[in-house]
Amino acid sequence: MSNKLEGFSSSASSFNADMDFAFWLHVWISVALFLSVVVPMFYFAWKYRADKVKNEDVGNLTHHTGLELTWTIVPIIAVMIFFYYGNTTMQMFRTMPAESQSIVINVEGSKWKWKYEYPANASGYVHKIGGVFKKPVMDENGKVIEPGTMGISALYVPVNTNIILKMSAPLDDVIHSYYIPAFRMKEDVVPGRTTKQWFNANQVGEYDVECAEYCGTLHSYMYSKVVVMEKDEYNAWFNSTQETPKGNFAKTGDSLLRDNGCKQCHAIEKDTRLIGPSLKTRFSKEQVLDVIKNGQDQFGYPMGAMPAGLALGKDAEEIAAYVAGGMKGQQPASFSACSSCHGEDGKGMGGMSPNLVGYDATLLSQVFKHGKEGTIGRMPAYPDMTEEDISLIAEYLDKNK
Ligand code: HEC
Ligand code: HEC
Ligand SMILES: [Cu+2]
Repeated sequence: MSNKLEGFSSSASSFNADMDFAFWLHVWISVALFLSVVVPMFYFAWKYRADKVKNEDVGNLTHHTGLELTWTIVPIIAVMIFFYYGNTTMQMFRTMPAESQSIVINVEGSKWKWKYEYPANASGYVHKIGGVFKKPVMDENGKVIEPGTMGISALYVPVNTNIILKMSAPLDDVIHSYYIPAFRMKEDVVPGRTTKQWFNANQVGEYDVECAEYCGTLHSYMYSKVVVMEKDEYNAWFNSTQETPKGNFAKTGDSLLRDNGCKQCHAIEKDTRLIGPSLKTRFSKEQVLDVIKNGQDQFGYPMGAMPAGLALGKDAEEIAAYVAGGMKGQQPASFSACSSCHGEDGKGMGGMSPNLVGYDATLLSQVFKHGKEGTIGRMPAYPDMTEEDISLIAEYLDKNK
């Protein structure tokens, strides 16, 4: 990735010529207006500087019809030109082509990733792509050791085709803005609303997409790409079940955690805290103590709610240390207060209650379905997670303990 936005100085979409013309027209008229005020100002300041003018030399001009007409008519014309070109370019952006003659793609922007959902193809398959941008890893001198990747966060479109983007953000998210500098196109993406923007790309290539509305700590990594392809190439991919035109991205526990943005809140490899708890270990002692003290009722396990106050004082401390330590070593006798529901081994008795030792698929699907509000913060729900993805993640987290 270069520092320059890809395609910025190209004419990659049908908007570019008009948009650039309107832009430069505004710039040059503004420059002319600026000079018409500032140049005479300096000239007169110099010409009538104090040591050259005696008070009695100053004439008293009450009005000058020619000048007054000029400074009224010229700005009116300038403003009318601004309005004309501003309005026609805006109309161009805001007049959507007919949906029947376009490809309509749903775009979702959320903290901090872009996702794309295509219409069903000939065999009924729906392409869903997108995910988070992976940060480049840099050493302390700012040298890139491992380049970042776009993951699979790219919007694939055919050349010379009207594309309509229907964009939204989840209700509990914030405002983003979908910006393709190379296409001169930008539109807000607002929770609970559908905004539309269209474009017609006329040059095959790859172009940067950015979020142009400050949306939180990782806003600057809310990147994606538009990949403009030849029509045949696009259609061949679209009618296939290949994840992307560049092939399938083998899903792994690790890539799922990356593409779903888990890694933005959870440390996985090392036991450090980001926004959420590290998924290297199951619980901290404080978390277990909190649940023992206050009980918990969020997940809807067959056992129902966990009542508060099942252990007190020293017993609670002892249990919490044991559970947080991964239930290794000698089991304290007081754990009998827990084993009736969580099992002797703490593994939840086959899904009746949460596994306290590891992240199994049952636990993850409860967490994805309901999210979790705890002492640490709020874990968002992921209602669309598939069973296959859940078991890959569970396996990965279990192996990684
Ligand atoms: C009556 C059955 C029952 C007993 C006894 C019980 N638990 Fe629970 N526990 C549950 C259930 C059910 C949940 C899930 C609650 C929910 O839906 O949020 C739970 C949740 C938890 C959680 C939070 C799990 C998570 O993923 O957030 C911890 C920690 C926990 N129990 C520890 C204990 C400890 C320690 C004891 C012994 C002092 C204990 N439990 C005794 C039924 C029980
Ligand atoms: C916006 C930040 C955020 C994102 C994104 C996020 N989490 Fe969490 N997660 C949290 C927080 C905060 C908690 C702790 C809630 C608590 O117990 O206080 C948590 C808790 C959890 C837990 C423990 C639940 C329990 O039973 O104690 C698991 C497992 C988990 N997250 C997995 C994931 C996975 C997998 C993803 C990606 C699919 C993910 N999280 C995405 C913030 C996040
Ligand atoms: Cu954003």
